[in-house]
Amino acid sequence: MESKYKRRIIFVGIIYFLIFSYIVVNAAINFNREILSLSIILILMLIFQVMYLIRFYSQDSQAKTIDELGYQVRKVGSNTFNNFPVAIMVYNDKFVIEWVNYFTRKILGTKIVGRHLGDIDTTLYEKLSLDYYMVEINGKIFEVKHFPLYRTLYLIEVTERESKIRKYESKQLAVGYLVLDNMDEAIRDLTEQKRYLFMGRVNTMLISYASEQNIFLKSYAEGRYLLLIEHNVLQKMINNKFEVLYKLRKISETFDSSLTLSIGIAYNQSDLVSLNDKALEALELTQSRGGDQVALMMGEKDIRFFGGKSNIIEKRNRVRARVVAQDLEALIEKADKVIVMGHKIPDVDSFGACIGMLNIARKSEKECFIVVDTKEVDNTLNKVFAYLNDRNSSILNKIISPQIALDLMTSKTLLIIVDTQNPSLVIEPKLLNRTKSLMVIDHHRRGTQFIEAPDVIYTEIYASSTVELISEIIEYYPLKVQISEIDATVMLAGIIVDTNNFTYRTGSRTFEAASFLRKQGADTLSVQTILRESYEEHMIRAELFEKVEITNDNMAVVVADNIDNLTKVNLAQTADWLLMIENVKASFVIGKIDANLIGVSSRSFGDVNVQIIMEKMGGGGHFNNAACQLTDMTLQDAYIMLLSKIDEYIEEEDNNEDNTTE
Ligand SMILES: [Mn+2]
Repeated sequence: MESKYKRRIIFVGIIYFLIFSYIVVNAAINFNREILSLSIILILMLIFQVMYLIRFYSQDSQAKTIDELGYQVRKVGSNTFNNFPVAIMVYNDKFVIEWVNYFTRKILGTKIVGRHLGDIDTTLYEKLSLDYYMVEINGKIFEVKHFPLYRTLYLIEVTERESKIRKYESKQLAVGYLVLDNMDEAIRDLTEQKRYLFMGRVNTMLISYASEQNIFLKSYAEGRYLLLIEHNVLQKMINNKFEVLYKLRKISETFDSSLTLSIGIAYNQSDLVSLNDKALEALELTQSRGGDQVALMMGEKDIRFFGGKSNIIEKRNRVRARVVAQDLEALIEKADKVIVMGHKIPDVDSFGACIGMLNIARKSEKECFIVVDTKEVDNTLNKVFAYLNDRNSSILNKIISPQIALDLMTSKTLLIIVDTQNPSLVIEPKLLNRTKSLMVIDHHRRGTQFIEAPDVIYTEIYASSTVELISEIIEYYPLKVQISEIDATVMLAGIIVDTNNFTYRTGSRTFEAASFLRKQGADTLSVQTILRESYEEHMIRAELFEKVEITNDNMAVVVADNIDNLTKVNLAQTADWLLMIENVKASFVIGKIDANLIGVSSRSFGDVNVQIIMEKMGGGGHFNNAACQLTDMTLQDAYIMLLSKIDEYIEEEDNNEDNTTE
């Protein structure tokens, strides 16, 4: 018990004692019964009171302590409230400040009551729907806690903490690899003198770009550089869309060269080693997508691409084809048999590539099979089958279903994937995991999904078709491969279909491959016979053609409403034909290809990168030949989506021009 209470009890006790003594003295002088009884009552009262006080104070001492604290708080309350380091604001229903504490005046100025919240800081007002947010006022950073019910804002200053975090983040390191894409070919035709001048200019530009931007740049091989970039610098590079791409193209133009550069950058990875790995992976992506671009890997999944605007038809040499031919022979020698597989719903290029491979494997005296789900092939390929059947071709005996392929496959079987590198697009993805020996040959740009770690990968996006690539491999194959007239005809049909009669993506080597196939006996008239379309096909196309709409940006768009039983090929061929219309820059054909599946096929005449537009809609493809598929929407929805993505693309393109034109 506290001494204060003790004192009170003693005080009360003394008073009672005095009264008691007075009664006793009186009784002694003049004894009286009444006084005696009164005394007894008083004594009892005294005893009860003392007992009560003892109980009360001992039980209630805790409450008394708090009570006392309250007293102290009251005493220091106003002082605390004025000097409390949190700004408190109370606003009314018109968002005008009605009351602030002293600290608010101290940091935000005295004339603050009566002002609208938006006048103090726009963010402070705009984010009022939140209970917690950050604002920056007068160079100070505040954490805002908002109590809408009481229209009260608490602003806690966190400038020091935040600026430390921001500084830490801005200093985070990104690793990049910069390569000159096609250096050997780009400088091959320059005179010795010009070559040195050109490379000097390129190096000077890179070095001054790096020092201007504060990038650490170190050359580790000819035309290859390591970059170390702080995050704030990286942000600047993103904002000006990696103008270094444009700067290099400008220099190349003055030297009449096709040299471009690519950069793979990784940021925000768990450690330095994975930072480096991801940067290399990003660089590989730029290369398989055709170079002249930047791939940026932020974290695990987020990949962004910049650039990739040039559509140079051909920039490759035949060395790679020879190396691949040798590697292929080594793989075939080791294998017990060879299985070739193209993409789902194979087309003539995909199947023609399989035929080429079959001829190679036959020369090496290994059994070879082609995986085709004969129920799911495109219309033109069905005509190829009929053509082969009419001529009793042995190829047809080599076609096996995915199920049989799974049965035949051993760990020693060489699996060759042609005309795609997307694991989810192959006819039977399960086959990919069944073997230790894998090769990929493709002419499509690599998307974010690709077959990992094949023994040999040959992707050449400047090739017109996979058949073109395989024709070259056949020419360089260490053993002399002879192709029958029939096989050569089907292969040539593959090139003709993929280039739309040598119109698109056709380089000099496309003609060389065609010439090689012709020498093997390919018959152009038979190709035309295979490719001639039925009356119905022509009628469908005529019907689609009628629906064409040419937008203000010279895009030809067809929405195939009320036409059933369309195939992807119908859409693709219509898109091809639309490019024949004068001034049309790109064509898009939207149609229902299944109950709940809409296909969009797009083609470009050269300026417009339809791959970017289709990627925006979840698809992919080439610069001038791309497609996408959409589910759960109407044709009208797809049409509206397409128009908005085209607008978005044009806008980005304009911005890009603005940023890169000096
Ligand atoms: Mn193809």
